[in-house]
Amino acid sequence: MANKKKKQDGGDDYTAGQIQVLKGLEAVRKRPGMYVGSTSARGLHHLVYEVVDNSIDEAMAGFCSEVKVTIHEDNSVTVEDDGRGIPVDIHPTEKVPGVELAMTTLHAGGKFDKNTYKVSGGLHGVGVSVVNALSEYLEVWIVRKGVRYHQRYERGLRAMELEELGKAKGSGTTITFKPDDQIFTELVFSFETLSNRLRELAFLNKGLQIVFTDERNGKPVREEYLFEGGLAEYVTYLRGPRGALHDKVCYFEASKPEAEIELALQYDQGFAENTHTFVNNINTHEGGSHLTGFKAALTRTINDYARRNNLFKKDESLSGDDVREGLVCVLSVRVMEPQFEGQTKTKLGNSEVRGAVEAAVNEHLSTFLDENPRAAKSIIEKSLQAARAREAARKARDLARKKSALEGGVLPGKLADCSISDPTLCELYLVEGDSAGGSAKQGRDRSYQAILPLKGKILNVERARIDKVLSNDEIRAIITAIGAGIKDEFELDNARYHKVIIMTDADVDGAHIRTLLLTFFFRQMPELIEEGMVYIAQPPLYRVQKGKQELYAYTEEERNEYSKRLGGKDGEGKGINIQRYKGLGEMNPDQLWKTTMDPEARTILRVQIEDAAIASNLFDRLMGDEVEPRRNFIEKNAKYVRNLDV
Ligand code: 0RA
Repeated sequence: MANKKKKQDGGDDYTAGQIQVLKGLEAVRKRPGMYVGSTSARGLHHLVYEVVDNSIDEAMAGFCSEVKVTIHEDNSVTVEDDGRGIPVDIHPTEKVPGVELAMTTLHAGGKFDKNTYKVSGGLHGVGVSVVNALSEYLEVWIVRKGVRYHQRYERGLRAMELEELGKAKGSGTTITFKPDDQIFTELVFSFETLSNRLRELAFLNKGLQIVFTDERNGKPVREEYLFEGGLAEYVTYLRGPRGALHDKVCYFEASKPEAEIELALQYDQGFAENTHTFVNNINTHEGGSHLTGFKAALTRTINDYARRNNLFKKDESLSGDDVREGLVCVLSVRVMEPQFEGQTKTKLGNSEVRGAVEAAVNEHLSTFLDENPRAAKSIIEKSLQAARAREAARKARDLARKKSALEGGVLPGKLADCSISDPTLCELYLVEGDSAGGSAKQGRDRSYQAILPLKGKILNVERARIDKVLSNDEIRAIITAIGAGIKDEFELDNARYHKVIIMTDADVDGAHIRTLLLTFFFRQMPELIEEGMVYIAQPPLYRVQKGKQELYAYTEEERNEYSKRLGGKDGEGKGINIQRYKGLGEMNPDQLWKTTMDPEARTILRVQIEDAAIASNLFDRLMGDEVEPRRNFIEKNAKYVRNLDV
């Protein structure tokens, strides 16, 4: 095969075009990161997105209704669509079939410009030739005008001429590729990652059927995504188990010269905002002009409606924050030449889109409110409550600030503070219960470890409004102990500790309290998590003791191993004592220090939020009534850091 290829590429037909091909693909293989972002998992998955994007383009142009994505046993991937099929006719100047041009020329997409909304920024839209260049092999089958065609490439170079395979019905394109192990450091596709993206694409392209099959692991797993309701269904999905404030989802599509706009929104009974925006199917995590236009229109339309319908008392009005409490919203726009800006190139820069979105939302949202007066009333009532709560909270904060200025910043009475004042060395333990708090106070190193015992369950900040959050004693104690404020007024420089360690019992209640605390930090002090300053303590589950020897076990296996080591069998006997700790309170101060607080011996988990958007979503789902997602979150987001300080 290699010989044949050489002859083919080095023979008489080694035209100027072919030299271009070699140069282009060489550039891709030399600097793959420039084209797919990275050579790790991210870049690997990007290959699939790139191929799928082409099929989606075909769907957006109205010629394709189904895309099938399959991961095979050997981690090759097939993407099949029922579109028109990539053109196969010979290009007039390049003298090769259209498909070959597409597979071997960078940005060949432009050559067949279908005048749809092609992505030009970000990492998408680099073209299928990049996938070809970075694949050990790529095969393409095309059905067009009653004939089936096939061609194979290896590492970007054609391994054969396009061949005709005979007659066939219908039309479409099938591409199978295997990522090149000479290029990628990670070769195993993640089912989760791909299924999430494909589901998202199905929501964003209503009526398009996406079938995802994973043939690995013996038994194939098959999922189908098809949402006739588009973004309206997406909003229902995002709302999850949280109750809706009104039944009907506000949904519209609008076509303007500057952009095609699709929007769905609904309010839930919570207080968090949950808005997601997309441009040409790409998640614009950093927002941009479309989001700005939406927010302006939402605030204005709701205020106008309330005023027109006499729902305000005199001089009442709603701020942007007020009208976004409990909002679940997805905004998707399609723009001809998107300008992506921002750190991660996920912020839309096109200023003309702002006005287009603003006008469309003004128009359609006011129609929705007019046609659904009961929903409108609920939304305005909820927003007014938010406004009143915000005002009450502001007054409470002002008062607290004045008070602390007068009293010189009083720390909570329950706090056993540390003696040194350098925050980078100081740790704050948030301890479940007074008795464990007592042990921790006695067992700690008081020079740099502070203890704040918390009584029972703290408030669920996700379900409570800001004024209530601030009037909760436990929460107020945490805020004043840390000393950096909350939300917009949070000042990391004022934090009195650079480690905040959550120490709860190893049972369901403990897990719940831990989740509530994490939610609180995520919503009120996200910087603290982002800076890696929030930790979870890991108290042992067992104490295995014989005579003067004692060992602490964190798992059942460890317990068994230790009891063997001390001369016992799997359990007690031969003078071996096993104590199972049901709670922190059962440990004496010395034991608590040795196992959970001594930096030389302890294990603490650093809480990480890899992607604030995903985490926020997780937190929303977490706050439902199911225990499982909560547990998964804690496992996923608390990365294992053993003996961090050693
Ligand atoms: C350019 C022109 C035409 C189809 C396509 C590209 C096309 C590309 C891909 C990639 C994956 N699936 C695809 N399906 C279609 C159509 C030209 C015509 O028939 O008029």
